[in-house]
Amino acid sequence: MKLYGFCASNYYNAVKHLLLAKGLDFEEVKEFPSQDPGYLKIHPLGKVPALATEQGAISETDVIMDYVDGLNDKTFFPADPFERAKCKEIMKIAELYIELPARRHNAEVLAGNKRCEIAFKESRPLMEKGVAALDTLCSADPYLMGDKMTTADIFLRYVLVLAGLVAVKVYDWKLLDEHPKLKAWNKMMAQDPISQQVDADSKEAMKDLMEYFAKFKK
Ligand SMILES: N[C@@H](CCC(=O)N[C@@H](CS)C(=O)NCC(=O)O)C(=O)O
Repeated sequence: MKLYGFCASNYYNAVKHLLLAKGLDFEEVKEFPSQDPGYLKIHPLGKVPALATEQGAISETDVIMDYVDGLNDKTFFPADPFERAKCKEIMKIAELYIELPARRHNAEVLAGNKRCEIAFKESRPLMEKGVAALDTLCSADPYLMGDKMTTADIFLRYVLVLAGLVAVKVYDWKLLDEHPKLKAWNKMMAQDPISQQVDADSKEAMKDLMEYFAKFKK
């Protein structure tokens, strides 16, 4: 399998973490989002990540994670249908109400562009709601859904890498300060050896990311 994307992408890193946690063989192929016709055959929107398999390519991080999880018996989705739905609920809330509003500030935080005032007004209330919803839903004892690490832990951890940065840089706000349970969970996840490997690769790729974002400087 080939994982397309770049090591400083939080979506890419969520998939990479799962592949590593499951002990699967894969090749990392450095690719920035692009509308190149060749890449559009791999990811129909030209985004990252994409996973190329023997049967064809798959896009959308949660869908890729679902596919990857089914590839061997070391599963990170709960087996019980209700628990599985709850796991996906956490992932969806993390993406819709934390990741996506935070992402509206990428051009400001990563390219140094002028602040988007509409996003400034709209993003923080949504992010506050998203974090509060996850605090309600998750036991974080020690993992979000209890004893076992799930894809929800993996996905949320990388959502918080970007959202945490945006919260500090844009709002001078420590996203998890009012949620000590999630704050402790996040700290624990950062100590996981796979998180440390992914974070080290991400740190090394930061220069590449800055060069990529420099193209969007206005
Ligand atoms: N919904 C997509 C979002 C992926 C995404 O937005 N990736 C970013 C990089 S971290 C990207 O490709 N951005 C470029 C673009 O949106 O065109 C997923 O779940 O994989």
